[in-house]
This record gives sequence, C-alpha cells and structure tokens, in this order.
Amino acid sequence: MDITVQLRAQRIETPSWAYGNSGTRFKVFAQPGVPRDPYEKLADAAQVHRYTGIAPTVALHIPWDRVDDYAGLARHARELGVGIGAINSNVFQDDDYKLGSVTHPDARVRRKATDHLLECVDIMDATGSGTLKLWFSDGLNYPGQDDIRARQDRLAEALSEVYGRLGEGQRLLLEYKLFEPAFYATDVPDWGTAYAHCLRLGDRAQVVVDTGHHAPGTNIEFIVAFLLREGKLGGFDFNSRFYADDDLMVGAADPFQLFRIMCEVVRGGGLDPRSGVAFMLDQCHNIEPKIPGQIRSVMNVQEATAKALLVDRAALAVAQSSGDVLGANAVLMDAYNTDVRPLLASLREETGLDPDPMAAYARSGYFETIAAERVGGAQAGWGA
Ligand code: RM4
Ligand code: MN
Repeated sequence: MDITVQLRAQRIETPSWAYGNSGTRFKVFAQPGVPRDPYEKLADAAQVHRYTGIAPTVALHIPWDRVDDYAGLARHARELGVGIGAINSNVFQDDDYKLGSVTHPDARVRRKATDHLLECVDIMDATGSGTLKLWFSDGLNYPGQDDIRARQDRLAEALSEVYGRLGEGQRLLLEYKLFEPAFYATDVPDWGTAYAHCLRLGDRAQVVVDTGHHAPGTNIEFIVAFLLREGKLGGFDFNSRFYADDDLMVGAADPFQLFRIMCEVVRGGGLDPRSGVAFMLDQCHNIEPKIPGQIRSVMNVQEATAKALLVDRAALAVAQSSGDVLGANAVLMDAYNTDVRPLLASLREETGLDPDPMAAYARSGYFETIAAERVGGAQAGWGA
C-alpha cells in the first residue's frame, strides 16, 4: 500500500498544558505570549495544526482548563479549525489527596475524587469528546503506610462507577506510572495493573502508554505489541526521557525507540484509524518555545511513523521465517536509516502546506503577535 495514504490519515493530539508555563520543582520560567486561558491555549494548538496538518485535536486537563461553558469552548475550537480531544482528569492537586484520591483510606475523599472523574464525563458530553484519560498519583511512600490490596479494591470500585457512567461512543483510558509522586508503591505502577483493571471493566476501557512512565531499559515496544494484540492499547502519551518522567519532546532522547514503538504500531494495525489508538503528546516545554516545541514533536512522530511504514514487511517475513537474524535486523535498520524528510516535505506540499512547518511558523509572525497582545492577566501553568 502507498504509505502516503497512511501518513495522511495519521492524527496526533496536542495537550493544552504544553502551551502553558511549566518547569521543575526548582523553577518555572515564564515565557512571553503564554496563554492566559483555555481559549488562548486552543488558539496556539490551532497553529500547530495549521503548519503540520495532522494535529486537529487538543486534550484538555480539568481543572486547569475549567470554563463555564464547555459547549462554547468546543465551538471556539471548531472556529479555530481544531476539536476537543481527550479529557484528562486531575486528582493530584488538592490538599485532600495527600494520601491518595480514589484509593484514599477515607471514603469522603474517595467520593470527592470519583465525583471529579464523573464531572470529566459530563465535560466529555458537553464538548463531544470520546476519551477520558485517567492518571492517578495515588501510592505510598512507606511500607505499611496503607493496605496495598485494599487500595486495589477501592481503585476497582471507583473505576467501575466511572465506567458505568460512560455514554455511547465514549471510552476510558487508564494510564500507569512507575513512581512519582509516590516513592515506595504506586497503585497503578505498570501496564499489567492497568491492563488487569481494564480487562475487568470491559471493551471500552483501555491502557494508555505514556512513554516516560517506565523504568530505564523497559522494552516499551513489547508492551505496545502485547496490548495491541489484546485490543487494549488505547493510545499513547508521547514524550521522551533521559532519567525519569522528563516530559521532553518525543523522539528527542531516543528516536530509535520511537521508531521501534511505531514499528509495533504498524505491525499490529494501530495506524488504522478504526483501531482507536490515540497518538497524544504529553509534554512540557520548560526552556524551549512551546508552539515550535509542539510542531517539532508532531514532526518527530510523523518521521518515526514514515520510517516504520518503510519497513519491507515481505523481506522481513522471509528473513524471520528462515532464521536470518542479521538479514531481519538489516531490514529494520534500512528503514530506520532512511531520510524520510524529503518524502514528508513533498507530502505537505501536495496537501497545500509549507514543506517546512518550523520555518513557516517562525515566518508567520504569530509569536510576535501573541507576545505583544497577551500582556496582563495570569499566564496559564500547572495549577492555573
Ligand atoms: C502525569 C501524567 C498525565 C498528565 C499529567 C500532567 O504524569 O502523565 O498524563 O496529565 O502528568
Ligand atoms: Mn501522561
């Protein structure tokens, strides 16, 4: 099949929080022109779509993107040429959640957390979003602090209540993360735990793989292959990491790993829009400009996808079945070592886009405009 067809059909979702200020626990460096509200975040996201042509949806994070009128926000997005993507819940920034949210030992706190998740489904209804993305910071810092098993029961109970609230065409994605902010035991630490919960919930619960949420050296492409085979890969939170959950630009730290992941996506049919695999970014641009950071990230995913599509599957199958270890590996490396940038540039030109999205954005003057216009008010950031 002509790989350009698949490349044209690929969609990558950008996160509203990538456009706001961010940093580490040491310092947040504010940048000029940063959005003051969700409407401005959507405007910035629309720029990424305008120059890449493949980023038409924006994930929201509640309460960071709380507004009075969600249907109005969705309308605003449509006017800008984008749509609302996954609704991300946030049960990690309230004093009540010190000892957990849906796994908290106190039923009152669990109720409050679950109610927030249900509110996120209401927001899905209002915005037309089909995806609820759940990440829990819940966990323990010290052995004996709480009952590990009871916390799994509480988690299952909350998940099943939320699952029951989902409407037609809506699904729930459960994210896992090895550690942080909990340092001893996390309640959803790995894909196996997320998978087991999703399996019990039903078809409309799937696992989301945040590429920054594993121990160093973890073979993420194996997880991708396994989940896809089981119909349980809901999507990705793409980013890259050198040490922990660094939230750097996807494909920056390890483009070869991104290629290997995309190879398994292609192999498992995950590029087919009907597979439901969502390609989302979950990144923070702490020191680099944000809109170009997103454009670069979208392009990195696109390049890795193009390389994965170039793998000569027939030659690979022959090499694999004949036990040709070096030949099989060479098929993959040939694809990885192909410069796909000219192909993607001409693909863009064919669809009326500038072949160089980074340069086109820089030339557009958008940054100068927002830097001049967005003065006063409170810039968006974590906790805003
Ligand atoms: C978490 C997780 C979630 C994201 C937040 C901001 O580590 O990756 O997906 O919404 O960070
Ligand atoms: Mn994530």
